[in-house]
Amino acid sequence: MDGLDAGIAEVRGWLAAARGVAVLTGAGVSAESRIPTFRTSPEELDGFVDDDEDGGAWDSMKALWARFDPATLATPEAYRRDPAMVSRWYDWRRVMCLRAEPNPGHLALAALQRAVEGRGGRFGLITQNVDGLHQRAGSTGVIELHGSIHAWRGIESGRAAAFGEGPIGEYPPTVPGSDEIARPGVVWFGEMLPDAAVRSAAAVTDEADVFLTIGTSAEVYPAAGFIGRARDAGAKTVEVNPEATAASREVDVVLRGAGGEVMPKLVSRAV
Ligand code: BJW
Repeated sequence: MDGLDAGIAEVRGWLAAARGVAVLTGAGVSAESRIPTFRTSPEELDGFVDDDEDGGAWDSMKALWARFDPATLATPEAYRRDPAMVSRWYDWRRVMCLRAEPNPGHLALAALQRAVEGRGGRFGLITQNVDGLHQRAGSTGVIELHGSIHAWRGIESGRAAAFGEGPIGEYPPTVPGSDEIARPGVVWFGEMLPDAAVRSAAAVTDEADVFLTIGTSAEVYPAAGFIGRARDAGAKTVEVNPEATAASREVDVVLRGAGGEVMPKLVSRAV
């Protein structure tokens, strides 16, 4: 048995005995669904984004991801400065998320929820992702700390703006039936996280006997703070990630591998 298998066996034992399980996910969970993370390098982008789609018309969006630190696009200031460019970038990502499929990591988390809740335990899935793939994999009650790329709203009124499955095509888009500019319903740097989501995340963290952090660099707060909060409350903490992160040294067990490979092993015939 190698180190990874031994770690998986140990964590399976914890999950089987746990009454409360909480999970924090980040962009890495969706990497195997071909959605780039915030750290995917320009050279790697070709493996993620299909060049042929949209007849290459959206190549400029890919170039944008390659040239800029995406964090500089994920701010209210960037939207105010250039709403046409930033909304186009978000719409490109929105359509990419709609076309993506949940991967074995997402599916394993939905199975883990069914197993834990099926035996009367408590399960909470806290995600920083805005792509909606956990819900499409069958997870319920997902706590979206950073909002959703599918829920656009008016920048003044907050009125919901629903768009179809193809590109919106008008940038910046307006709330249908009005001339108010719409923005994606995500949380940008410097913005407050939704109150209810933060409260729910704190509650499931405090009730957890086992806390898994999967596919996040653990560098963005307050989300990353839930890992330390879980440990301080006495939970066993586990990281699933192919790379070392800011959390690696503070968790009890590190499972060094991709979410889509490790999670199915952790959950199969689990728990
Ligand atoms: C795999 C894999 C595979 C690859 N399998 N893994 C405390 C200290 C310092 C600063 C702050 C603090 N508290 C707040 C701040 C400020 C700021 C912050 O955190 N800054 C840091 C950069 C230092 N936080 C905020 O501004 C937050 N708001 C806030 O705190 O409000 C109160 C306040 C207001 C005003 C002033 C001060 C306080 C808001 C944060 C919003 C983050 N928004 C974004 C964009 C969302 C919209 C969009 O999608 O465009 O959220 S930024 C981006 O980062 C996105 C992500 O959800 C988030 C986290 O990234 P994540 O998920 O970890 O992804 P990556 O790419 O970083 O990592 C991927 C990982 O996957 C890697 O580790 C890979 O190895 C791994 N991986 N393949 C498993 N197959």
